[in-house]
Amino acid sequence: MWLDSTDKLDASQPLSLTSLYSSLQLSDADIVFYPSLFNEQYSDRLLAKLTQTIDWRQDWITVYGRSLPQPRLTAWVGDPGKAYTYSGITMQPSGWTETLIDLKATVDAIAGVAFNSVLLNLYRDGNDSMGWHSDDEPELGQNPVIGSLSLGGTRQFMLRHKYQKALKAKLALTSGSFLLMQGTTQHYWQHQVPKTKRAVSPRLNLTFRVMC
Ligand SMILES: O=C(O)CCC(=O)C(=O)O
Ligand SMILES: [Mn+2]
Repeated sequence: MWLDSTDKLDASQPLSLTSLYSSLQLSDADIVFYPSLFNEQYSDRLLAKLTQTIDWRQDWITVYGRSLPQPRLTAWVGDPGKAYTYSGITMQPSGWTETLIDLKATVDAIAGVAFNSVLLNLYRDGNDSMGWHSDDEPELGQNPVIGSLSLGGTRQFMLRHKYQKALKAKLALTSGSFLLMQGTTQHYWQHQVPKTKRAVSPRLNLTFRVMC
């Protein structure tokens, strides 16, 4: 069992799925998982809407001197001027759509921050993936706050401690779930979404970020 059993229900809130969450008990990390921020029906609607309305791009990366298509489609949306550079790619922000503005308001309230950008990743099938990394670019600030919303097919999210090799964790990011990583998490931990041979539906992941 990777998650601890501290599922909480906030009695001060009207009963709603958004008040269910678990804190992952991991050294040097502050990670909170909301398994059902959105229900299945709403998640499906969001997935369809975003898949159709976002201007998806296929970036290319250089691996051992070879140029290869990045194994997923991406889009970078944010406030004007919030360009994002990672793995040698610089993305200029597209403007916020109505749907993304609504989503931002919801995740801002949960995280208690004002996100000003979001990286969208479209995993078309089990061959699409994201390798080990930390979201620790300097422009994400000293202790990055990353709010990660998943829609569509369930994929495994793996975590490993950068210095204590025995420390690792794994959780299934189901449709409608929200994962909040904050505090020192990005200093000490890396994460990945590995490829899978299982048949999986397309998955859309949105990582909301605060760019300084
Ligand atoms: O798809 C995911 O769940 C993770 C995405 C991610 O790590 C990122 O965008 O930095
Ligand atoms: Mn990441």
